Amino acid sequence: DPYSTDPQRHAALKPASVKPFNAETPPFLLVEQFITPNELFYVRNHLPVPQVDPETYELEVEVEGRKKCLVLTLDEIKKLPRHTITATIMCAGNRRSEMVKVKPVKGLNWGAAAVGTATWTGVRLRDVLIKLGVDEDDKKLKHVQFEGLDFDPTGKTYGASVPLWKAMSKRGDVILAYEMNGEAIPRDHGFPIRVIVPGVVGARNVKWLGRIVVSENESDSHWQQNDYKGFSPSTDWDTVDFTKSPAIQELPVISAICKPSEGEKVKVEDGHIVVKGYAWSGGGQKIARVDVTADGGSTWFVANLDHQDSAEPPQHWSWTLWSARIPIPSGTKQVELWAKAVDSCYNTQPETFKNIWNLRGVLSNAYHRIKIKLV
Ligand code: MTE
Ligand code: MO
Repeated sequence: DPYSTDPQRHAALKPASVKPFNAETPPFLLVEQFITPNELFYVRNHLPVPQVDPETYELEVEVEGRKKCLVLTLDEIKKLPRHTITATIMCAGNRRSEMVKVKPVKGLNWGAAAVGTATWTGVRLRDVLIKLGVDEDDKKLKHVQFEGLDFDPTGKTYGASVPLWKAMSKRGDVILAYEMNGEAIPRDHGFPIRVIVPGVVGARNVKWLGRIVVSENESDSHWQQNDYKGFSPSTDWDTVDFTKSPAIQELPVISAICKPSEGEKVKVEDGHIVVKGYAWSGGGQKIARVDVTADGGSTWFVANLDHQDSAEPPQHWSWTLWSARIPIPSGTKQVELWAKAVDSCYNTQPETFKNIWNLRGVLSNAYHRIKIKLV
């Protein structure tokens, strides 16, 4: 069993699959603190967790077709200038379980908590690529490919790529991280080195990084080419052509209600209930506003943005935690709550899933709607 050497996990994580291990944080715990504790951070593994010895670990960095390459040990990486960022990582399939209600899709049945926020410390990928001699204005080089040390039974490793401009931009804040919330990165999250590409879908944040290749081309991995792409609601598995859609990079604006949860009995106090959640947008956009309604949109209440980091867009990599105090007319037995967020580009969420449905169940960011009972 290739999974027998996987690490121990916290009992509170709610598994979506066990081999490979995939699990999310209980939503009410997610909004208890701005920084998600390492042991409660959602896990999304496609393959067994590799066992990496930090003493012999080496990272290869190269430009496709050129002789010169860099081989860096963990100590050598740690000697480069340190850079720390706070960034939210979210899976492209977060909230898929709601989209599925329109029509089935292929993918893990994620709730609203395949997302988390951490402070990440490492070295700028830009510094490493400059050391290798990469010129950010190079006309030919366009992508930076990442290979993980995790592999499938045929020996194929997990892989993904991001555009070279993102990797080379000072404002892109892409780092080769060796710390998550002040500790060595836990095994499930990419020990000893993981690339953090803030503002970009989880799938490009390659864990257990083994090799970096600067290239004219995107990664040819399954996950870059034939997965993690969006399509029209009318595209099905017979008509889909993965070459026709771009790989997801920056994610669209999203929000979710985390407390209360669907079906929960909530006590009305002083004629009000309190609703809490998160909101986030990709590409370094910041949350400008979150609106909540309990009457199908006749009345919207503007949520308090309880915790937001001070970074300005387009370098605002972390989520915003919010809460709203919603008045409830006396005698009301149940309500449906809706939440939607607006980001600093004034982009907002679609109303329903019907017209954003796609066969992989990604980019599932319609208004979050939950029904609760009142007592
Ligand atoms: N990197 C490797 N090497 N292998 C993987 O399976 N999964 C990706 C990404 N990086 C993955 C990976 C996906 S799809 C997501 S959403 C994030 O890691 C999840 O990161 P986490 O497990 O630290 O939350
Ligand atoms: Mo993911």
